[in-house]
Amino acid sequence: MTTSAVPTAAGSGSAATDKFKSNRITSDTSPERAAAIYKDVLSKLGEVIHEHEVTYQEYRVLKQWLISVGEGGEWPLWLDVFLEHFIEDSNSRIFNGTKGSIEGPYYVPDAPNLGSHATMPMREDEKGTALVFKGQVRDLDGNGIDGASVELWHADSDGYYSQFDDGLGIPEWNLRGTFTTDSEGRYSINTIQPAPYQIPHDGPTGEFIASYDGHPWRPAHLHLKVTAPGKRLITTQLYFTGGKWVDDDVAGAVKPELMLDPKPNDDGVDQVVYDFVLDPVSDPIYVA
Ligand code: MBD
Ligand code: FE
Repeated sequence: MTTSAVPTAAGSGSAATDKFKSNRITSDTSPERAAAIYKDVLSKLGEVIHEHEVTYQEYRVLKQWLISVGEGGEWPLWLDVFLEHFIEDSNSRIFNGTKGSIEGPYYVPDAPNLGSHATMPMREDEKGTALVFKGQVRDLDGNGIDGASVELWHADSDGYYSQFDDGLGIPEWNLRGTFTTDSEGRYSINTIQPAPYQIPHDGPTGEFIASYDGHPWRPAHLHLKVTAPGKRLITTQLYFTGGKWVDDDVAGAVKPELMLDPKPNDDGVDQVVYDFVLDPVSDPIYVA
């Protein structure tokens, strides 16, 4: 049991690594394509080494650092913070629906199904400003989609995620839910405003950030996966206008289309409407 109230990189990182390893991932990449990618990666890395005349001592430091990232279980963290946004960006250019963003390391499938108008699982004394998050899921023609699935997960008001809290005792499905749109495609979720997220920086990911004099912060964000039968799944994040770190996300995952600006509703509760538009999977440009 840790005495610190802050999840360590090794604690939350190992949980993310263990969850990731529980699935066997495969891809139908052809050997030719794989060879072309590997060759390019190596030759571009070689160029960087030559350009900067990387020394043997620097090479050994790199080796040591790579080993410690693995030992600390920090690969999901490091990769999703520093690389995933390139993958997401290069995969989403051709679509017309709502913009995607990175998934990050803390998604868990099969969160409790709560219907179309519901409250996120949360503790009785859950801290944080109440937030009503509602909207409609539509197709490209503007029709509401009945029975679309809206998965929402986010940090609590201290910036911690359930199931990755390194023993803080947050309930298993806290602030994680699956919602299903009503006959008009609408959903309405009562939750709380998440806090900005400080990625755990007491391990090799933190060393990496310190080495270029960076900061470990992500702006406050909601994570979402939205889909419906015959529609392309969108994985995305939503941010809060004017929020801290919105212009300087360590993970480079903010897009102008993904901003929320909640205002008090008639009950005085902060409320924001966000509509999702889903591309069809049969869209000819899908097979790019
Ligand atoms: C997060 O919550 C997150 O969204 C990302 C991308 C990386 C680390 C923690
Ligand atoms: Fe996150």
